Amino acid sequence: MLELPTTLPEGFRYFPGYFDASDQRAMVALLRDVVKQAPLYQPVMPRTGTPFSVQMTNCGSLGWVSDRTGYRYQREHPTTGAPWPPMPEIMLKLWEDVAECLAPPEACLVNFYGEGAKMGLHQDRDESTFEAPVVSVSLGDTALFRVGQTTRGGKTQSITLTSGDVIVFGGAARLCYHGISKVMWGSSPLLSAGGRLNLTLRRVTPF
Ligand code: MD3
Ligand code: FE
Repeated sequence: MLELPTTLPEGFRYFPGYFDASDQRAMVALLRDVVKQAPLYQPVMPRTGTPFSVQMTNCGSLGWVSDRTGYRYQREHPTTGAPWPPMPEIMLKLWEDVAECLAPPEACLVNFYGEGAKMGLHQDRDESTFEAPVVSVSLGDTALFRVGQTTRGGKTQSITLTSGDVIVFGGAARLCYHGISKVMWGSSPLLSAGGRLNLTLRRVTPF
């Protein structure tokens, strides 16, 4: 594990290249199966209905959704009404390895970045507990990840996330502002049609 000079709160961990090329291909195959059962859809912002540029789906017992009425976790896919597919074993194993959390993850949000997609600075605070970390896996095209402090307008730094990288936000870093400022389209051969997938493993309810 590499220690970067960082101005971030305690609880941030970076594991560059955690998954090798063969693991990454296996994960893409598992995710192709997930999206067959729970298709990617385009969420919209609460109230305004402005579409996200990122497409989403989930696996696990709960999934994060956004629509005109708000952000929440729910048991069903918003368009098919079906339960989310189970979380693949490799993701549960990753959590056990890096999360330092006694309880298993309940949700895995899958974000797909097509050409031009990005995600503005935000906090993840729709969970009923912030005791557990959020564990993120990057697959496919390289992205510029921006992370700040726990208050808006704090000092930010950029980290280049490449395919196979894992980052963990626990402790005081759990409520840091963060976003994806850009994706270098075509930088990775992993996804045949291009783009970037990000998986975030989350605990939603207290344990
Ligand atoms: C820091 N996803 O799904 S992953 C998200 O790459 C999200 O798709 C981005 O932000 C992506 O909410 C960034 C890194 C990440 C994820 C969750 C965090 C960083 C985090 C939660 C708290 C603090
Ligand atoms: Fe987030």
